[in-house]
Amino acid sequence: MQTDPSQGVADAHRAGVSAGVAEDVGRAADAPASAGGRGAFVTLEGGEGAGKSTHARLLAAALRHAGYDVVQVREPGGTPIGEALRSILLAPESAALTAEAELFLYEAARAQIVAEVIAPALVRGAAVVCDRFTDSTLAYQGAGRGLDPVFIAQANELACAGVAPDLTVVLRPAPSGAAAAEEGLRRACGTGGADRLEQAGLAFHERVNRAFEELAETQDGRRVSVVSDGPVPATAHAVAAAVQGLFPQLSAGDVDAALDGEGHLR
Ligand code: ATM
Repeated sequence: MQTDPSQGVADAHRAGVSAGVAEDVGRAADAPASAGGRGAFVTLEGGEGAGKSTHARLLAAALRHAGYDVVQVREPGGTPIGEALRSILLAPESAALTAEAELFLYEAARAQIVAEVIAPALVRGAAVVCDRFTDSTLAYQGAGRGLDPVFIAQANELACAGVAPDLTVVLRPAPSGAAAAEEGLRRACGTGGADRLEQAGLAFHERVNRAFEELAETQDGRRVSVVSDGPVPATAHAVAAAVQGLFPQLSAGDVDAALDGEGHLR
């Protein structure tokens, strides 16, 4: 199943995951979250050190301040089974994990969080903000590990059972390329020991970053690219502007309310 990592992950994604949105949780991508009483599903994606986790938390806080019912989750994880799988996936002791086994563990964690958390939240009308989702599998297991992106798109589709993000914010470091991969890894590892994925090497993370760039450039109406190279508040406002069409009640004041005086999550 290993393929040329340069094979287009974006093409595979268009062929696969974009297929279906289950009737009970689906909504038009450009319809505001309040329309029809259905929720909205936003994912944040990007390579190491792009600031996804910070901006997922800030966006969730701003949306809560704006009055939305918000469920904030991360992948892999977000359920007891998903967190157990996350421990296996990230532990340096899991060095023997094959690329195929790794893919299925990510998809297993995803199937669990979709069924247990994301689909019920969307049915109830909540805003779901997820730190990483299907695009990470295309970038890491597709471009990074060299697994077949068409198969990954199909596995993503199976795990998601018809649930698909309404909008994906791809956070992109500037400059791109090797310098970004190196700087991102330095930042990601700076807060503790490197996990198994962070230990995968610079060339791996360059392929991952390139895949995110390619995905961000697909004109499928779902992904929005936000450059994340300046102060946190500037990026937080850019992320809020990117999702504003889905959340009409969200204002710049809600973003400011989520930030403390030093530009961190209050
Ligand atoms: P965070 O550190 O962003 O929480 O993500 C956990 C790791 O899982 C991250 N790698 N590192 N370093 C990206 C990786 N990952 C995949 O490889 N495939 C996936 O499908 C997902 C959701 C995450």
